[in-house]
Amino acid sequence: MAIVEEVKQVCETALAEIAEATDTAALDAVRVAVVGKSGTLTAYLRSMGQVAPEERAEVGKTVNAVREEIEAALEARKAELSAAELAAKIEADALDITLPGRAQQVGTRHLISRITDEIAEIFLGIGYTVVSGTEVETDYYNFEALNTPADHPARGLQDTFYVVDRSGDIAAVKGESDVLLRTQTSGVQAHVMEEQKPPIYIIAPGKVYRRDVADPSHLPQFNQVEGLVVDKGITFGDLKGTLEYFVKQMFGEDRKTRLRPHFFPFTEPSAEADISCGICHGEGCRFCKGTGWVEVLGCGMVDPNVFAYAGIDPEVYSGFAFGMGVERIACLKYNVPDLRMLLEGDMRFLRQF
Ligand code: 2U9
Repeated sequence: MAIVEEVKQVCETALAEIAEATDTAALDAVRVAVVGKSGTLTAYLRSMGQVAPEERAEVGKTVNAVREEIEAALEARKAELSAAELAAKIEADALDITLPGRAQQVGTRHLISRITDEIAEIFLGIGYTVVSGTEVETDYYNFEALNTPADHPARGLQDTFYVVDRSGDIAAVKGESDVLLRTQTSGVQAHVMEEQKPPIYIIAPGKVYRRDVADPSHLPQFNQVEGLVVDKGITFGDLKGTLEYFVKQMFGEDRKTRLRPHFFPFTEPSAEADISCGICHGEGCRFCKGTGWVEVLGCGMVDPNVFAYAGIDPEVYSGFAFGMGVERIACLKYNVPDLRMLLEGDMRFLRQF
């Protein structure tokens, strides 16, 4: 076939392929194959030297005309395909601005945090300072310095989470005191008594850990607020007045308080405080197991042995201490029958507070 015919054939094939290209990528492939550096049409221009001199003018004219025709066709098809692609993209990305918005759920502080703050505010208002310590504590500060002897049942493996080292042995500080997750925040006050001279008026809020199975009145991890007062001339009357003030602030003026004798290794004498039941107001109901009273906290006068560990002279100073579970206070305040309800994360329950 004469070269001119060949070139026309290339032109026809190329125009057909351009018309058939369904996207800009396919179109570009046609452009490269025909008019690119190594394209079929470009090859004819490159090999002009081998064309017989009498044919050269006509071949040259034809190749250039074909080239212009193909480039124009490429350009036109590209405009069509680009417009279609843009339209498709706009359609795919379209936002329906008439759809109603998604309501954002605004978070609130958890009831346990709120009650912790409420307890702290009551004591801050009567001159106490809030102190905190670490959740990992030594056996010395958690038990020993609180007059809890080595054979006391509370130190048993069944009550306490011990921290173990890589070999699984109970970790120890300086080879002496075992390391554990505090079972009470009392260690915080033991540290303060070592570091600070009386008068001491402090509360220590924080998480504590016990090897308990969760049930309506026990949690393996819960929050406590403990208080400690050490000053000259502190009496059991001061303890009673302080706790009555606290109960009325927290639960309302109409609530009655009573103290029952109890035992704690770190206080002597010790007592448990009850408040009149918030549901039956003393009549007796299921919530208070028919007694008309619910237990709210523990307390007592600081044992002289505890002062001795901290280097405080019990002949000069006396003091009282108390401890309460924050979850328990929250449940008593809102008549919730099961501590576990606070931790289930059920918004229908939490939203009420
Ligand atoms: C020092 C001296 C004495 C803290 C006290 C209690 C009584 C008490 C319990 C209440 C419910 C723990 O959360 S609970 O299970 N606590 O009954 N705690 S007196 O006494 C101290 C603390 C520190 C230096």
